[in-house]
Amino acid sequence: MKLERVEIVHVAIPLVTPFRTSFGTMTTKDTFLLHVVTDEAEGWSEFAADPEPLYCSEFVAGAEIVLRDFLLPRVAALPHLTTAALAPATAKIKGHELAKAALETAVLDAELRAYGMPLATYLGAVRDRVPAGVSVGIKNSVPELLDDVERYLAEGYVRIKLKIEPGWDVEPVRAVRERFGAGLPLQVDANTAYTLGDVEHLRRLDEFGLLLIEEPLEENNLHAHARLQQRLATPVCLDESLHHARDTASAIAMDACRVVNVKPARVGGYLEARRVHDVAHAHGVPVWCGGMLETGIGRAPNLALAALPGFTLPGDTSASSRYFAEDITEPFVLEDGHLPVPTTPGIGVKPLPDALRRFTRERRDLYA
Ligand code: OSB
Ligand code: MG
Repeated sequence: MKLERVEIVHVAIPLVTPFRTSFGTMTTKDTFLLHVVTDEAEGWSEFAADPEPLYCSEFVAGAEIVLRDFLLPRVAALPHLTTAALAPATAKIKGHELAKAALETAVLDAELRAYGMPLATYLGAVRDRVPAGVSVGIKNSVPELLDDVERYLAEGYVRIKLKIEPGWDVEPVRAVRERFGAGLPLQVDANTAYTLGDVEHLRRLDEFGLLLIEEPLEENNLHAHARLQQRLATPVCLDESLHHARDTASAIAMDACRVVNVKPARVGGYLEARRVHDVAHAHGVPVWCGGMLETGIGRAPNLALAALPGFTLPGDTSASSRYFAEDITEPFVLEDGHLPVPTTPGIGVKPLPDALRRFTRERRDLYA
């Protein structure tokens, strides 16, 4: 393929309800889409991070500069544009996995459309629908939390993840367990809110039979997570700390995690995400697909990935209605607790022109 144009489309879409985590509260999905035009096909992707570097070091305005000044010049210089050539061509640019993932995914969408191949087929999917979990933010009170969980379970979600932080952990988990029973698949996500000094406190969660505790300690401290895992019965799952297949291999080898959250954006795209899956699956470590409150543009490719054989736990890939009154693509609808894996070429979805127009804040060419 030949790169002809790359356009950045800044969008802002209101969330149906504020989403509070240990690192902040989100009320709007405020990010950008990338639109890549080649001589053979066009592709779309979504940048996964937020305007502020609170979940990870990357952020919307910074990613635009990284794409424009460092990634796109190297990619435009390739004699033949292929998805596989992107990571080698941009390897000298340190980090910036989420920016790299946005570019790689849009090019992959275009390339697969040119071949007429769905992403799920390309990745090696073995399912045509995937079980949907839901990530429930920190609430102002336990009754409010129980109402929300009850509503999600009534909608059909098959697994509940509670966001936790110091002061909002044992009590909400106990309340949800008592109300919905031992059979509810339940897990928690601390987004780095604790330290090793909290180990005695975190051990109190062991009695609730959680599937896992996600990223309890500081980002990238595999040693501390391994120390914690030695003292916890609950499996530790890493999110923020895993950036590629290599550090996933290290984390598994040192028992810093017994479950892996795969977010394609966090590891530089779907090619590396598949390698993360392969490494974990080869070690018998279960993986599941994380989420970043994506619009349909980011959700569609995550559903393809979540259909791989090692994804043995339900992911955070929820229906469009969990996030938005109106999505930017045809909405993903929960059916019997599952979401369908897209079956048409590329990521399988495109922005709806009318919705895109209404949610767009700014459009610019990053390369032309
Ligand atoms: O840590 O998994 C996380 C959302 C934004 C940033 C980080 C995380 C999350 C979620 C929500 O937990 C997952 C989703 O429903 O998309
Ligand atoms: Mg997480």
